[in-house]
Amino acid sequence: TSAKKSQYELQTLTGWLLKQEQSGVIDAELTIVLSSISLACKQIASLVQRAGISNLTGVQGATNVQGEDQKKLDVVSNEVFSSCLRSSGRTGIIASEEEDIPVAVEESYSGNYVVVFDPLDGSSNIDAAVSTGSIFGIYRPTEGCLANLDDDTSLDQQAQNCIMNVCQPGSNLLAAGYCMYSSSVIMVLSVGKGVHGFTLDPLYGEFVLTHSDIKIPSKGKIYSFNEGNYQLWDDKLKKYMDDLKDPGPSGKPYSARYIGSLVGDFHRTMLYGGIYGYPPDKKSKNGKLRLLYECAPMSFLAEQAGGKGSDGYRRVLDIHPEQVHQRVPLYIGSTEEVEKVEKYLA
Ligand code: P6P
Repeated sequence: TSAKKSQYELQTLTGWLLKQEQSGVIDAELTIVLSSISLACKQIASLVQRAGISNLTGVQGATNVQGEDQKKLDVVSNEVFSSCLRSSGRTGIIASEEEDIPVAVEESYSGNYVVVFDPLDGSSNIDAAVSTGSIFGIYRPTEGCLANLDDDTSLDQQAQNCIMNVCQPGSNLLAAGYCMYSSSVIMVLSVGKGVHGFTLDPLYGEFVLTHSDIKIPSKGKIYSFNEGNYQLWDDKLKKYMDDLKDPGPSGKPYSARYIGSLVGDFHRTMLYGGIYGYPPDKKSKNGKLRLLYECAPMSFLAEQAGGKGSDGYRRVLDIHPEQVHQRVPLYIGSTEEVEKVEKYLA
């Protein structure tokens, strides 16, 4: 029997990244970008866990481009994520849910990766200490994307144009992940070779490999939707939701689980199976979640783990973004569960 590994034998995220680089799965620049994201998430984890102590709960008193009240921690987490990425020297453009437009990174040394992120998703949960998370996607820079900076177009306008060309989730999304701030702090990421989970060991501040090669069960009995919007949904979706509640021959209907935090609801779906959905409704024709830094990274992970991410009719990863903050409906999780809702919506 393999002796249980001592806590110091577990593979760290740093060691895992170096292995991926040495085996040619990722290059040195992407390794540095992912390390800088790991640092940002550790810093955000400590901020989140001490929010009530360091007076970081509550609202900032401003609204973001989404028109949402910014929490103090939204702003701080965005600054942490941006500064870690800038100081990596390997990112060319960063786009954040908390920034109106994408930002060209002057300090770019090499690599020029394009990183999109939601620094603290589900931040409305912070004051109640319910799980939150950071979500990120890393796109391959297209050659010369920022090189030919013609001087009559502003750098940020060039960055915006670049984002629209570069951020093709189906072909250019190289890596994606999230860090969940919950009873454990867990970094889940993929560089295109499966999905792996790393738990932060607070004893020495390193992420250690705890979930190797995560696979979403092909079906599951948990659905995760905000049913408060039921009356605003399309009739086909209502029928789908009604049928989930039918106990059927087994006498056991599906279970409802919804915490109002995509990262927490999705992480449970990744491990237990089932489906998370944020459908369109009469208030929001394209649902609420943003394509670039929520739906695409999560769909990349879902597919890498053998699951699916759909807007109800097509792969999320096949959607070509038109706007940085573009919203799309999302149905994501076990393959059979996503295909089931697609059948109802057809
Ligand atoms: P609602 C958080 O604001 C978020 O973007 C996701 O993390 C979460 O799943 C969803 O919105 C919650 O939205 O409308 O159900 O409160």
